[in-house]
Amino acid sequence: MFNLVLFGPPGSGKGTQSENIVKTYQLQHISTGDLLRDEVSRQTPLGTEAKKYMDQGMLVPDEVVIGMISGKIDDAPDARGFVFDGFPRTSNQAEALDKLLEFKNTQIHLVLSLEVPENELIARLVNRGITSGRSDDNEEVITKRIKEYHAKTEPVARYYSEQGKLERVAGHHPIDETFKTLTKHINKYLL
Ligand code: B4P
Repeated sequence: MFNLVLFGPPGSGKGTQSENIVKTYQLQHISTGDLLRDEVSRQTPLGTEAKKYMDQGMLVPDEVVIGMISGKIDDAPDARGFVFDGFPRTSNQAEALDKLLEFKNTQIHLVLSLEVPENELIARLVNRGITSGRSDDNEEVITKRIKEYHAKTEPVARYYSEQGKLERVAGHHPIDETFKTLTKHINKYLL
């Protein structure tokens, strides 16, 4: 089994690159952003609660997100491995993920951190907002999401770096070029 975390600020390309990675390596994609948006669009109680945070650019409480992830891991007993996209986003989430995987006799093997300058992040997300219809893709909320990232998510990089699992990758290049760099890291484990 091979488990990867795709890490980085909002707009760094996590969702974009995860799609390429799961197709190439036949891994199971778990995106907390997609899962939460699905709950919101189905107007479930979880979605209604999560929407209040997402619309303000804030992180959804840990217990909500961790419960959701736990269910998704259980749903895929035969997976070759997982690509975690947008999760973990807090140190609590990172510790909870380690415990969930330990319970399945596995672990996180590699964390790829996409590094993109802030002005580029904002430009990408504002641009996506023109067509995405996402209520959190406007400049005011994007700025708050980036602030939340610095305050709560950046420490997660240290958590993995101390375990020797973190690799930083330049994410400001075109999509294909960035993907090639990511595959070089993944191939060390999978080829
Ligand atoms: P996410 O859905 O994870 O949103 P995101 O951080 O913006 O990343 P995304 O994957 O969508 O964007 P990408 O960089 O691929 O989270 C949304 C919200 O959900 C959060 O703010 C939070 O409220 C909540 N949430 C999610 N997970 C949570 C958790 N674990 N805990 C608590 N709350 C949670 O792409 C952005 C744009 O850039 C796209 O338009 C893409 O086409 C473009 N792009 C990508 N790569 C590019 C490149 N190389 N060059 C040019 N453009 C590129």
